Amino acid sequence: MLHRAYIALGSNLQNPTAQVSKAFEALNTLPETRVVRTSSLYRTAPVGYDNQPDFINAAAEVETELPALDLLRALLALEASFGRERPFPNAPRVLDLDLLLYDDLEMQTPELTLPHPRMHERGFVLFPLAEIAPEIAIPGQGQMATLLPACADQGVEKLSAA
Ligand code: PH2
Ligand code: MG
Ligand code: MG
Repeated sequence: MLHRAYIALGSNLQNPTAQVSKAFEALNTLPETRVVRTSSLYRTAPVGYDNQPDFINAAAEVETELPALDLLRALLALEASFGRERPFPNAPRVLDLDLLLYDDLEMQTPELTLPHPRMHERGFVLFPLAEIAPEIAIPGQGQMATLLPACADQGVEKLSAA
């Protein structure tokens, strides 16, 4: 069965713009997965741990035959292949790939929570996502158009089209 998933991309190390652009292409090489839309790139102020460089963030829509957990594990493997290290929570990174939404699935397990638990309050996730899925609803949180205004002052700047 074909599933629709949304992925958040983020980088703030080692030429973040190039990392995110390369990651769009790499997503298309995942098994049984096809990228159908990609957002522009956004320059965003760090959230959670301030003492680090600005991020480049973006979002992608994929169609996939992979079950949600397999997709998550493929994303983590891709991060690792880009040289991702995890010294502490919210540390600067070469590439972060977060599974935001998978169909309208809601689940909470130690390995995977869907929708992504903090996505609805993060401008660096919502602005890129709104560009490719303006009408989307986040299960349990509401419509994009309702959530977006609260994120207006988070320091998210759209760069020229990717
Ligand atoms: N990711 C985080 C924590 N803070 N801030 C920005 N601007 N962009 C991110 O991708 C980001 C963050 C945890 O993954
Ligand atoms: Mg993240
Ligand atoms: Mg992550």
